[in-house]
Amino acid sequence: MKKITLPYHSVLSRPTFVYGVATSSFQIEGDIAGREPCIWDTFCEQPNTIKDNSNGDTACDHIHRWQDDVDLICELGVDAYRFSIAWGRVIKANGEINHTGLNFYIKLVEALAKRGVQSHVTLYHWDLPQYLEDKGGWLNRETAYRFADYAGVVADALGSKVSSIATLNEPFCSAYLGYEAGIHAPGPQPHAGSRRKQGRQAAHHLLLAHGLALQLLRQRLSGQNAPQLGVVLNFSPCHPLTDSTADREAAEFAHQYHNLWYLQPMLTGTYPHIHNQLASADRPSIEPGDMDIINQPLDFLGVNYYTRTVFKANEQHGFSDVPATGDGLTTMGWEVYAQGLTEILLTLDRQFDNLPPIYITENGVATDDVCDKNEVNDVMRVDYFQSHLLAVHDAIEQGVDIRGYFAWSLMDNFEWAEGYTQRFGIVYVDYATQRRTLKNSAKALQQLFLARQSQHHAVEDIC
Ligand code: GCO
Repeated sequence: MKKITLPYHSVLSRPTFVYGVATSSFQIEGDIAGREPCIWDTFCEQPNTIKDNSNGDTACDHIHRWQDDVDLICELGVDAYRFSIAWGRVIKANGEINHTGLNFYIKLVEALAKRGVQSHVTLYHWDLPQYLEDKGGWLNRETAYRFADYAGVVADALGSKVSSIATLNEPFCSAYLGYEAGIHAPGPQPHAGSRRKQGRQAAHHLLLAHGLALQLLRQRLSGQNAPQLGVVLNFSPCHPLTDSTADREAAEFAHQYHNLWYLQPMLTGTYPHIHNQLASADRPSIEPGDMDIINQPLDFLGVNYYTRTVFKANEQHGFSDVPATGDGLTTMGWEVYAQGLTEILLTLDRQFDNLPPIYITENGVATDDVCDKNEVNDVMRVDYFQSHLLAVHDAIEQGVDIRGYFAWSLMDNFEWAEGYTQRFGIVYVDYATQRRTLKNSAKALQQLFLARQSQHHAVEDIC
């Protein structure tokens, strides 16, 4: 079996560097009876939205199997588990707290803590309650205020028990894929302006939600047991297809539009300057004071990285992405491009002098896994983790402050518009039986994590 090895004396080998695995609520939980319906339940019911016509009704049945899943997490030897809370499991349509739902997360966090595993919580991983969508969802400014209320409830219940709280996961996907590209929930809305306008407006309200929630979390959670407060964003280096000026401009536009649109307002209180190049009908409505609310100090930035993106000029939209070709693509059709992780980390580090410490909060690959006699030999995934961990090491060597790495994902799960056709897990899930099987990548990571722990203990014993 292939191993993952780290450079000797690398920061990545130190016990202070946090290793974990990640999941999200809608992708694994199931049990829709225990929560309010969300926009993804509705989206899955519409024809031609999900590749295999599936939904999140059962997913990995994690709500019923969470104790076994905690055992699995602990068995891997991780320091931390990153998961998200389903808003509609915690706040009912009438605004009351759903205590059964909230208790689920409290029990989960306590069970992890008992076994020495940190909890890293994300408040919003795309599953907006349908009752808020019915009032306009992220196109309605009010949703940002409801998000802050929800954040307050989680802060009171879990704030002192978790290591970090991220407001949003990848608002790019909620805004751009949801409203502009239309391949994620809820899809573009009739009578709400151009797709670009909808995407930009949703993005603005998500940013506002982030700022309002962060202000409130900061007020409520201070002192010794306060968790680190931040956000999780996705990044992909944007490369031009050719060296032509038009393609280079397209790639730069895409970089600002996809990578900087969220981080820059958070860190500086301003949108990237392509904001001014948008037609005025496509720009978001911004109220006085919004940019100051969005511009809150962050304790950490979560970086999700999968691949790079190549762009070419497109007269209508300014830019369009060019699908990857060639050998060695993942089953998502994505190129394996580890140096892109180092590149984007350096780009951000050089651009923002107030960039907070970074956690790689998602990194992983979908492959064609076959479970044969309890073995899944996912060599491509082992190689992927190996090359991307080295890319993190390179970024650290070049001065970027990176504190941890979370593999996406703990287990195979509902991959949004791809349904269950894509397997990102390090643990294989047989959906018919819900049986979990450690893939060889899980075993390779486990060896790495456990060796690091025993080394640490050996040093402690000597001291
Ligand atoms: C994300 C997504 C995950 C996906 C993963 C693979 O945050 O990007 O949250 O939910 O499963 O990115 O596409």
